[in-house]
Amino acid sequence: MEVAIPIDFEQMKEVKTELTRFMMSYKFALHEVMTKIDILKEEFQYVHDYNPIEHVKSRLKSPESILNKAYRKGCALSLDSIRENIRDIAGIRITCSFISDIYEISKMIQQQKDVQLIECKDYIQNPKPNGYQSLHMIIKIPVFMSDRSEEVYVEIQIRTIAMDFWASLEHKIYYKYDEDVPQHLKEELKEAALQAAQLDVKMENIQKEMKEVKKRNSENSVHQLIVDTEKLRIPEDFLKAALNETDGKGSI
Ligand code: 0O2
Repeated sequence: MEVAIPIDFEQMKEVKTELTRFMMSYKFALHEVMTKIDILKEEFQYVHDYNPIEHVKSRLKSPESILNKAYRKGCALSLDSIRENIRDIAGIRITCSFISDIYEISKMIQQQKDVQLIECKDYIQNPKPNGYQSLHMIIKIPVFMSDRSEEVYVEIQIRTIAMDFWASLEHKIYYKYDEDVPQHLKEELKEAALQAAQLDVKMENIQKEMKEVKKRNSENSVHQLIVDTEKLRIPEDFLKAALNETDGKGSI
């Protein structure tokens, strides 16, 4: 005897498959962007002998948070509408040492051919009234699957260590007080944000000076020989003569 499968069970199975595919497209998009960032990090270290990225974290919004955000934004409860209106289902946070690194990384990501920049919010040039600073980008990237390809939104937040420190504390306080933060704490947070921004500027200036010193040292080291522990300066003409010699011997 054949058992009749209730029609809604079949429908439920289909819905579940659709939802799984929906979430998977964001998971794949995160993999793609994380790979891009890993490549940039490794290549930058190799070419410039410097790593602008301190940490990278990725997260997939849970179905519950997606639903809450959809309610909050008043967006229609269909996958198409959620796909279009909730653009931070896939999120990546990059932490850098210096402000200039933030713009450098953002430029390197935007330059990639398959990356489409949809929106860029610069909360560093224009901090939020509470003091929040960060660079937010919404990008769209193609994800290729077995029977279809999809353009998927990914949110990338790029900030310094100081900005990240501030944002995580502010986030904890905000939740602890259930969004009703006492005025004195709001003021202290704002003050702390200003101090963090000043620290970022100071650290950047120190870094610039260090870069100059490093550059000068590498230029000077051409004119310097170390024999045993003694440093010997090589005159320009001596260097040229040695260069000619090497060139003569080395050329085929
Ligand atoms: P979660 O869990 O971190 O993802 P949107 O609501 O995204 O459509 P909005 O608010 O204009 O539009 O987006 P915005 O300004 O780009 O900010 C989105 C995310 O930035 C937030 O995500 C936070 O992660 C972070 N953020 C923005 N403002 C603040 C702030 O004042 N303090 C802290 N600590 N983080 C902030 P979600 O969705 O709120 O949460």
